[in-house]
Amino acid sequence: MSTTLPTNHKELIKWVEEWTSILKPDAVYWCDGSEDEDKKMRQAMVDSGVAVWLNPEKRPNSLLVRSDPRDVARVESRTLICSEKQEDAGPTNQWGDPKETRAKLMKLYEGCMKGRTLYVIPFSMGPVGSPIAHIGVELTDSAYVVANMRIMTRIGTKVLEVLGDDGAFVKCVHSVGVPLAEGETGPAWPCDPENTYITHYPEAREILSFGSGYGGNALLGKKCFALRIASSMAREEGWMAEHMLILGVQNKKTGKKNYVTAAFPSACGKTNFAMLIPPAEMADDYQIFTVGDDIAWIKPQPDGSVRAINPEAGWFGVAPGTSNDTNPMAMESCSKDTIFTNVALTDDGDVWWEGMTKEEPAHLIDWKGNEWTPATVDANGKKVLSSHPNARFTAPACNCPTIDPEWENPAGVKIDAFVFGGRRMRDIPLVFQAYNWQHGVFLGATMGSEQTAAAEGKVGQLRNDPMAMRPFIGYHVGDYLKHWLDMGKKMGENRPAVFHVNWFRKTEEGKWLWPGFGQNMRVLEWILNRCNGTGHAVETALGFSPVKEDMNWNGLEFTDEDWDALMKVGGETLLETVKGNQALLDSIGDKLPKDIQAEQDLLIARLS
Ligand code: SAT
Ligand code: MN
Repeated sequence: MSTTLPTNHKELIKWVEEWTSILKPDAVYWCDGSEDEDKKMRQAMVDSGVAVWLNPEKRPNSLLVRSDPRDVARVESRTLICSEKQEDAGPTNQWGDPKETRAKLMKLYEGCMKGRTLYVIPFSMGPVGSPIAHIGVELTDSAYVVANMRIMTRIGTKVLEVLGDDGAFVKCVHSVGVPLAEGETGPAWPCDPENTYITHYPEAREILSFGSGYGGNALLGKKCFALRIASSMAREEGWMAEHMLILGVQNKKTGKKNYVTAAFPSACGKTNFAMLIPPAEMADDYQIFTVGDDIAWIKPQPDGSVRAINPEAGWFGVAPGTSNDTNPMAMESCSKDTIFTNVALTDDGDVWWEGMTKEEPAHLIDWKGNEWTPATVDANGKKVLSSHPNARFTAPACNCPTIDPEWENPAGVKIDAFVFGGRRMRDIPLVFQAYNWQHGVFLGATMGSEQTAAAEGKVGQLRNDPMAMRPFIGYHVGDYLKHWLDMGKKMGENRPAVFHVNWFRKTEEGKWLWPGFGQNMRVLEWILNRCNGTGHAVETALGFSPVKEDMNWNGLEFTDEDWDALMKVGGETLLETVKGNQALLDSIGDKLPKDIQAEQDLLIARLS
């Protein structure tokens, strides 16, 4: 640990000093981002008992971490937007008075790092030095956070170099909230669930987080910065921070490459879509390249094009359900250099989770550290899961075989289409294109998913999730929709075309109508044909849709009857569903843009 500081940035140095005097750590360490430092962080986690090394022959340089069972997910009820004015947080956020919330947090922060090291993590969201990227600095007392931030973002000295002596940075403070008395080591996964807060100050571009070590609460570059604070910055500065994957589609015959971003609510297969493998019959024609699986920063360029970067550098993916069948590219991504959290440990020192293989291993150590067999049941006789349903892998994006060669291009990639999706068992066809930008914004605003058994709420009930951003819009949702409309004007003729997809439509009998997964390539092909001016469509009450002949059926048997059922528009239930949008639009209040209400009225008129 050096005593000379790695920066001359006066404001940054002063900020770190001020926080050091509040947090009172035993030591302050500025992260350089080196491999050697990473080794030390990982070893420190093992030494503290929170992590174990996995078998280096099976998973080189990989760790298994078990969290406190009370600290396994984002805590939306303790997530606050502390804008100066309450009305700026809007109806989708919980507002906190900035003065009061800060005062409450300052009390918690006072001396909370006693006995611990304060790590200073300079990080870049986006390729270091990219004109689309932005810099943050996170203060944390968690080696787990340092090791995860090193995978998920770009950290260290190279970031300080770009920041220079006076560059702007987002201020991020995080503590697990458990000080140590002299000689005490404390729990392996320290956390303070009763006092957990994740608070955002959009005007000050600041994040204060306390009490949780879980990804979305503690890796402050991710949802806190790259979506909540960034969405507010983007509104001010004329760009977009969206909860979207980015993928490239290369036509192998012509060499042409198009890029698409897509927003799906959770449990719709977003990571799988980002790493799609075309079916064998289309493999000679197309190759998919992955740029991002979660977040896109999208900026209109002076030349009129619209370009996007993935602000992250890794995947923070849900492990359960991921397998060589559902997503071989994600499996390959976490074959080495990965941090697994809350999955099970096999007898040969590897990891396992529900859905990884058809057959369950005969014996495991489960995510809570207990002996596990397929017969293990709880006190009520219910089968015990070996892994937490929100167990995660943190894997470097560069491990992904389909990573796009352009993924670190500081200029980003040129975007041709925005795709919205949802999980809708009825009414909503496989794919359609918005008539125009305004209609596309309406589609995003009213998108949503039917509840699966896994989520809270009634199964089948529609949960609206505008642009899949409901928990992540850092300001008023009405202003957010207005910003989308304004961006359409700003982007002009070159703005991406907007599409809506639904992989989840079922027959009356409950049978899936669409095979999904790799077969979604056929839908993507039609989308790109539309963008490239070669795709045919017919006008329906919902938008422009393909007829059966407009799709590529090479290698897939699909009956006319199933196609008609898959694409059907109309009927009583659709009108009812659409009318249900009104409650959502009403909940936005006075700030609902008139143009969005107009789209709702037009849709009702078309369907009536
Ligand atoms: O932890 S994240 O917010 O990145 C993922 C999630 O919980 O949705
Ligand atoms: Mn996400």
